[in-house]
Amino acid sequence: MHSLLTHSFVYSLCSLSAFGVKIPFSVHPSSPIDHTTTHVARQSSSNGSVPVGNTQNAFYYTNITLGSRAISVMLDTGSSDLWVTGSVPGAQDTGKSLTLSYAVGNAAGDIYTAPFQFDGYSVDNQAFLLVANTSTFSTNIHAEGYDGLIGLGPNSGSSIYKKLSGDSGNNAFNRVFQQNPSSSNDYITLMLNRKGDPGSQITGQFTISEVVPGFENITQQPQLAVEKVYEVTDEDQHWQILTDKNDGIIGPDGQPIQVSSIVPKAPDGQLVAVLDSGFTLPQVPRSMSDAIYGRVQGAEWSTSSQAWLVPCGQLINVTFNFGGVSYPIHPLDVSSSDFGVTFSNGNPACLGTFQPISSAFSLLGEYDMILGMAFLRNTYTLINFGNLVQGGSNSNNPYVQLLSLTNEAAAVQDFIQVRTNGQNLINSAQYALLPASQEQHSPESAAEKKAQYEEEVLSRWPYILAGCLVFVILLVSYCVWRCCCRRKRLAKKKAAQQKAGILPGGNNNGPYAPLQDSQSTATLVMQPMRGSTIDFKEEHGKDVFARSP
Ligand SMILES: *[C@@H]1O[C@H](CO)[C@@H](O)[C@H](O)[C@H]1NC(C)=O
Ligand SMILES: *[C@@H]1O[C@H](CO)[C@@H](O)[C@H](O)[C@H]1NC(C)=O
Ligand SMILES: *[C@@H]1O[C@H](CO)[C@@H](O)[C@H](O)[C@H]1NC(C)=O
Ligand SMILES: *[C@@H]1O[C@H](CO)[C@@H](O)[C@H](O)[C@H]1NC(C)=O
Ligand SMILES: CC(=O)N[C@H]1CO[C@H](CO)[C@@H](O)[C@@H]1O
Repeated sequence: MHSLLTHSFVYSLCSLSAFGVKIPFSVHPSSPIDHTTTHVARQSSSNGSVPVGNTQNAFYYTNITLGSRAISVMLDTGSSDLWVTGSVPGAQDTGKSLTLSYAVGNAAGDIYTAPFQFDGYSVDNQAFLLVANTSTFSTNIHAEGYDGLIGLGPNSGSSIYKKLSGDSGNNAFNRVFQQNPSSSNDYITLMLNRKGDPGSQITGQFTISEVVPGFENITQQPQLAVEKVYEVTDEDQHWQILTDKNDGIIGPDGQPIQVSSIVPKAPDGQLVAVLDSGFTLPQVPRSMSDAIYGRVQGAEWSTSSQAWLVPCGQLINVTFNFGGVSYPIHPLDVSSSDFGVTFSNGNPACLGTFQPISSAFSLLGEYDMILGMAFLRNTYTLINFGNLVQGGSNSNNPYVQLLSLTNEAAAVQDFIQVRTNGQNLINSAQYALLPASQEQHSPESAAEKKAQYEEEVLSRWPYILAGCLVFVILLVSYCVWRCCCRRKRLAKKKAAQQKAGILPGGNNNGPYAPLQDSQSTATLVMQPMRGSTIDFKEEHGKDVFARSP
């Protein structure tokens, strides 16, 4: 499978395992910038954009210079570390080693530092992981056009940053932005081209703190706030935004696809979408993938690809809405001919690129979907890092701006030219959608059901914990109150009895009975609380760990 998955959920689980022993709130020590080792210089006021290479619409990469060696690295907005293979001249070993997990395999080795240059910016002593052994990679990354990966995510998600002390492990873009004279310009932009599209004028480009000429009005697009994840998992912060309320995704029949969010704090009717250039295939909720492809005549679920297969001539319309703006997806991106897949009868098929999310499932309920390359080819994307630049001076919230690159009418013409030899068959009976009642559904595995269940509980642990505490406090208060009332009442009664000359009876009404009652209630209360929090975490923590690679 062409999906390079930055196993963010592995990190979530790591932080999760710490719940039992640590106070579950992370603290950001504000470490001062070490000016002796950090040197960032802008070499010209405007250095244009850098070209982005593309292998089979599945990998996008660019050249960086590390220790005087030019290295092609994959551009990954979904992770935050820099790693390369091969040798880096003049690199200094920090003596610290690290393993990063990806779907293609583990990137393991020592953390080194070397001078880094990119787009006219240079940084001394940039920390990176030198991967010594690529034998665990399932693919030959060099043949796919790259020899490493540069994470464009927030510094808080960097494993190298966490491994080295202070600022010395900051990721390359954090280093660049930390000393940017104009912190309001702490942004990157990304434009991905589409191979096999005769109508496209787009070339792959990447910029820092400036916009590709001709696309200036991206800065006029709505500023989509980056959704912050729970403090406790902020190392899992991604560039994630909310879809529009109730009509975030318009399906092939022109109707909104209604799916409820698994993110506890997502507003009603909205979904949390991560923009991740490291994923070839966008990962969406299973019911959404089914709504996109399940009504196509002849659609077939592929167990080996874990994706839908559809006839290549089938034009499928999908549109995303963000900030009140529509972003249509090019039909050449909704189903892809790049994978050489076939139906079970051997006939050629196209792959449904909006794949049901399963391995990339957000266990802590941090996001609903991951919009990878097949989505990102349709938008020119600007990411403003804002206050997620550590050690920077920008106090603004981070945001994303998207400029649509896909014209629906032109896209339909491209599709007809490429997929049906110029013959317009869009309205022919063979390509009509099946009625909603005949929609096919892809199978959900037992493991997936279990993960869904775990997510339901794990993502809501702060509420469950708070609920238990409130319950205990209320119950204890109630018992104390009852006890006081009873004592008062008894005291009154006793006083009245004494006044009337009657001696205390010494049976059921003894003063110790109520106290024993309240004691036994308190013991009962403590047990469910212990059971529901600590035991639960241990049990499920173990279970989920067993699944991580
Ligand atoms: C990277 O540099 C090599 C060597 O100069 C060049 O052939 C290649 O096209 C460059 N790649 C990109 C994406 O610019
Ligand atoms: C690389 O890793 C694999 C698997 O862990 C191991 O079998 C192999 O010996 C290693 N190769 C080198 C050169 O270290
Ligand atoms: C962007 O600017 C062009 C002209 O340069 C204009 O035609 C287009 O409508 C603008 N798009 C948006 C979304 O503002
Ligand atoms: C998809 O959208 C295009 C452009 O709006 C339209 O011409 C076409 O009829 C739509 N196709 C389907 C199958 O709905
Ligand atoms: C397009 C452009 O201006 N490129 C320059 C970026 O910065 C480097 C380093 O200063 C120059 O070598 C490039 O010519």
